[in-house]
Amino acid sequence: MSVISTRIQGDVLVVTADNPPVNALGAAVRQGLMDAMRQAASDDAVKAVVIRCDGRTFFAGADITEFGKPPVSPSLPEVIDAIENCPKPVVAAIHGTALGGGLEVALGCHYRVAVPSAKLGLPEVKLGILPGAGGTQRLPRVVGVEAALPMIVTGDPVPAKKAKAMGLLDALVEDEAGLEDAAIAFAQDVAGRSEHPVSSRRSDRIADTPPSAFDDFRKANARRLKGFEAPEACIQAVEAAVSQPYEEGIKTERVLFQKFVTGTQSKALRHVFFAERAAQKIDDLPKDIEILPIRKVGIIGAGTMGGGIAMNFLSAGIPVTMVEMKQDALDRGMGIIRRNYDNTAKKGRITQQQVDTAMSNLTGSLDYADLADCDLVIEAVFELMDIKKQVFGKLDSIMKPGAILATNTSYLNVNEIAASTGRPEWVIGLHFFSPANVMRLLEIVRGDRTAPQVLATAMKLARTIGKVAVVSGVCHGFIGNRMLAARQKQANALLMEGAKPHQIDQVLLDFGFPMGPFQMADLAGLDLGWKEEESKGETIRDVLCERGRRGQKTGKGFYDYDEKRNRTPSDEVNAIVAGFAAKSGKAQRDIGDDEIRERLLFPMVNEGALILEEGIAQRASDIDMVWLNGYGWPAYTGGPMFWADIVGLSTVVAGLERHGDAMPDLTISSLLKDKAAKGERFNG
Ligand code: 3H9
Repeated sequence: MSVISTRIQGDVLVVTADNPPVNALGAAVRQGLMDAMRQAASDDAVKAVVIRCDGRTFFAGADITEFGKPPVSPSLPEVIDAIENCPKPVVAAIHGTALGGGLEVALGCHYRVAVPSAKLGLPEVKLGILPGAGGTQRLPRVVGVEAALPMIVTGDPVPAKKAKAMGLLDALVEDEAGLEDAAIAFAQDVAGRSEHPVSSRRSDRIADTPPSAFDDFRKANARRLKGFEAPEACIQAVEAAVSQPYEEGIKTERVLFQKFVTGTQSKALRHVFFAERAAQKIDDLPKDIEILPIRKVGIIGAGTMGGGIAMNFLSAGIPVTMVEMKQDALDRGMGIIRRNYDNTAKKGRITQQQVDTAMSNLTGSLDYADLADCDLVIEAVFELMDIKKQVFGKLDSIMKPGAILATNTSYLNVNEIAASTGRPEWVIGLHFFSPANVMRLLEIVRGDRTAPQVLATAMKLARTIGKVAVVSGVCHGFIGNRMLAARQKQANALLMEGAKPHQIDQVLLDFGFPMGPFQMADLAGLDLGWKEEESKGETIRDVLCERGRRGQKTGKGFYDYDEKRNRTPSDEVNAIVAGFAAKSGKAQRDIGDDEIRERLLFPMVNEGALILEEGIAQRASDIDMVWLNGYGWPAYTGGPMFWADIVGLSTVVAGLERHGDAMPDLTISSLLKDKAAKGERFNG
């Protein structure tokens, strides 16, 4: 069957695309649209045209899988020009999402109608590119610069109602089932008009754009866009829409698009797009596996973690029972949840009604027995194996058969925890990241005996609560913290060898991380897990804590802080570290940024390779997902494994060997060595 079909209803040519799953504008779709436009122009019986899509969505954009391949004619800009130049009015009938090239097609149409649930956007920037089929020139002409800039530069879509208010839509069709008929009626209605709006020829909406609009926007969004190259190109393209005639502006857009589509950041961000989808797939699970219903969730522990976890389910409309040992701890935990919701409502991100609904779904209890009817229980108690075992023993005796028992442990052996129950098949690790209601990552730890439907249910649930889930096997620290430990070890070693905390942090900031390890330690508190009465002054941390340098909260840690929490390097810390180095017989030296970067990041890649080699992660791109969504690895480098591919695996191996003396107990992964020798990559 053809991906584009046409039929004539009355005097309207209805052009329908059917290219599952998302009606991407691949070569066959483009050709079909071109043919349909020819048909519309040449058939005198046709007075107007409707372009619509079957399936779950209007065109979701250009076919990303075609990027990097030789272009196939007709190009999308040619198709859209043909739509715009059609002598009969063309109406786009939009449902689902009109994204990227899909919205550009709609902008080429003379009119746009949509159902209220539709979303419209130009998300190209998230793929490291800019709209390349006229979007940067037509959208501002239709909605004005003020509305167009955020859409193009952040890539966030707008809901249909807002799109209607900004002039992007001509009509909303309330009856979703009636979209096609309504669009045909709309087309018949406008067919008789003598003139139709043509996006590229409009100038009214951009006529008096203040010249400062662009720099103001740059300034307001500088932090959010730091490190990414495409947003600035998007701004320049929209600037061209205002400062140049359409024909020139479109040339500017095309030059920028060609430059960016072949750039490294775009490759990396496309990798991220597909990696996020790949992570959802578990290779050895049957496709038709049973997904268990999760109607009620139990959480043990009402601390920061337990509360954050609870909010995920409450926000998704799933009732939660939260159990604590003492009433005051429970009250505190429930109070924090309410405050978090209230603050979100104050910022206008949710309604008071949503707050009330979420809170009405939350029950507090001091009794494990109240968890008996939960379909899933997650423990977020103290990170000690004995305590976890006790909790799981109790849960085993209370929970109904068929309930999933999950641990939020960040390091501990999930198999050992599972073995403390009589139902290890029902035990799984759900490792949330703090703040658990905000961070997108969820490591799903598959124990040796975890049942396939338990795993599949956890994956589905992750999607329901908006997490990016990555499956990990059992090992100390799983994927994320195990690689973090490899980095931390080097950060500590570099410190002893003479690198300063601010220098080490700065190398990571320059790389694109939001924070370095010593800033992070100061933020978390150096006394986390440290006990004054047991301190023997044997480690740098001991001494820092003993001297009251416990992090930001005490005004000093690895750094000194002013009252606004601005940090400055500390001579006292440097002297303490130098003292430890001298005691261990290590001469301190000046260490260059390149060495620091290599010593911090190459061992992480190596640890990732070991994780792959041991089958802890399913695929290299899953490791990238962990670091991008849980640890602030900059998205525009694609994640540690993709970044290693770009740097070159032989360069990574050579670097590890070069620094071998400083990292005596690091074993280079044989997978990494093998791939480097063969000139292979981790990702494809
Ligand atoms: C562009 O348009 C450039 C132009 O300006 C200029 C050109 C000259 N292409 O996300 P899902 C696949 S750039 C190819 O799980 P959902 C996806 O990989 C494009 N494939 O579904 C997945 O495959 P699989 C601008 C695509 O319902 C399957 O479809 N547009 C594309 O959760 C289902 O996807 C965008 O950036 C594509 N464009 O979400 C929009 N899109 O099943 C990108 C999806 O094998 N797409 N696939 O894993 C999306 O944001 C979401 O897919 C969407 C549906 C919201 C549409």
